Amino acid sequence: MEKIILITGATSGFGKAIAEKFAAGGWNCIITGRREDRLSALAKELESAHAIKTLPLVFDVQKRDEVFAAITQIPGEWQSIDVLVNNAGLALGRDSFENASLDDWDTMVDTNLKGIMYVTKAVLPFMIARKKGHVINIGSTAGKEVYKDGNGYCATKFAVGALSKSMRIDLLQHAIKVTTINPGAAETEFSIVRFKGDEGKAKQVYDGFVPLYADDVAGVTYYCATLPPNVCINDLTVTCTAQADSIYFHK
Ligand code: NDP
Ligand code: 8X3
Repeated sequence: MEKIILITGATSGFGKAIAEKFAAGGWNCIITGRREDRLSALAKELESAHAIKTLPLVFDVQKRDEVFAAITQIPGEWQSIDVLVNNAGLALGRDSFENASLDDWDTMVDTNLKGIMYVTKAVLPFMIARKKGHVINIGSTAGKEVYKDGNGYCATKFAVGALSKSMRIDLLQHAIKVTTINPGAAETEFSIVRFKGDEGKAKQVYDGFVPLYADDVAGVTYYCATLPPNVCINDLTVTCTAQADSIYFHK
């Protein structure tokens, strides 16, 4: 039987690589994000390369009405969602607490935390009806140890860990798996977004070591999602070989 995955933030980085990995495995993909042009291009690429079906949905995970409007209108044949990957997220700024921007904090909380709550709440009725499903939340090593000037971002990723644990307990009764994947430093568009388009500053983050790449995280996600029905990875941290935790790197 064909399987269905819904991935938030599929226009770039991990989300795009996850879509490519699952499409290569024959999964039909619901791909979401705000940038419609990128979603359309990805849909075409996946369908022609892998002969699978795609359903692109444009919405902002921060906007509760947009999330529910998009997900509740998913056509019947797409509602049997086997795996939801809550990947959409971002860091904005890297400033000491007293200098950090309130607007940046709002955007990170609304995207990284409330976005997961809204999307999961909207998708869950489909999974509960089938008495199966798998929610995979993308956390971070920044949700394991805080680092200097990481304040707002680290707090949202700690919250993802707490929310995932809570979901796991509550959703046991519905036989729904919940996994948190916590990647370390990975070279995607993440740092370009964090430093608001400053590509030089973004590049410096990965100077002196070989980071993770989006494909690495996609492979780990695929592994977690394709284990037997009785096996669930609850919490997984993956870093590049040069990284020990969110603070210690060998450069
Ligand atoms: P990218 O910037 O490459 O991708 C981020 C994705 O999130 C984009 O597809 C973007 O789509 C989407 N997104 C952001 N805000 C919103 C929003 N409001 N509504 C809908 N979609 C949104 O970064 P990564 O791939 O690296 O990041 C993916 C996740 O992984 C994030 O949660 C991040 O915190 C986490 N992470 C990243 C690490 C890294 O070092 N790269 C390490 C650990 C965790 P669009 O702009 O089109 O809406
Ligand atoms: C992203 C990785 O180290 O910038 O979550 O926090 S880091």
